[in-house]
Amino acid sequence: MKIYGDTISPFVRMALVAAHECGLGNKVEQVKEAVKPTEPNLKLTGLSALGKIPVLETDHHHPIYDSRVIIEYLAHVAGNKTLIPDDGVKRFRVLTLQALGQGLADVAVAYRYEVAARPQGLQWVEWMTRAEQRMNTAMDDLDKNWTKDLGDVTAGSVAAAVALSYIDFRLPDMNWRDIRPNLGSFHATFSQRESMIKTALVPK
Ligand SMILES: N[C@@H](CCC(=O)N[C@@H](CS)C(=O)NCC(=O)O)C(=O)O
Repeated sequence: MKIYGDTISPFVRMALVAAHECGLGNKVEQVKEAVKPTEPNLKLTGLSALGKIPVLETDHHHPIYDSRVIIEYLAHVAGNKTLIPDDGVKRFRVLTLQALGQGLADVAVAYRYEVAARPQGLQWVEWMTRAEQRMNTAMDDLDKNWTKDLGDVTAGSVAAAVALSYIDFRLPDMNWRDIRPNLGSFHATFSQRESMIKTALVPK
């Protein structure tokens, strides 16, 4: 199977980290596709009407997206029951943590587009202030209320770790560790996993 997209996208990286965690790292070929917020990538729009990355193409050429569905598909193929547990209480706790990590990544990516891609003079300062606040409250919540859950390797902890790495890479001035010791220690430990090392971002 193939995953389209570049690991600079936190959503692509989440899918690839999950593939490694499921033991499918060497069954997934990464096809590097770049996307721009203002232009369609025709190869991607042939696979997904939304034209976003990641898209997974199965061995039978069926496209699957978005990253959450890809992760569920990979866990299903691998017979992995820990990334997204079946048990009701654990399952919805993990899925909520995943939504929190993915939501943090969503805001960080939109913020990056606002800073780096939107033409000078068109930035919306109030929106940026709210986005910074939203990233900070999400990270406060992760630091205070999710430490135990972050101790397990799940779709939730993968989403949180990758979102934080994306913030380190694109928004280093956020200095999020300074006041969040639990989260800092989670991220330091999780980043040592082979799945994270194999998908690590390299400055260009
Ligand atoms: N909810 C989607 C989000 C995917 C997404 O936003 N991808 C971005 C890259 S980080 C993208 O493809 N942007 C291109 C565009 O907006 O046209 C997922 O989890 O896969």
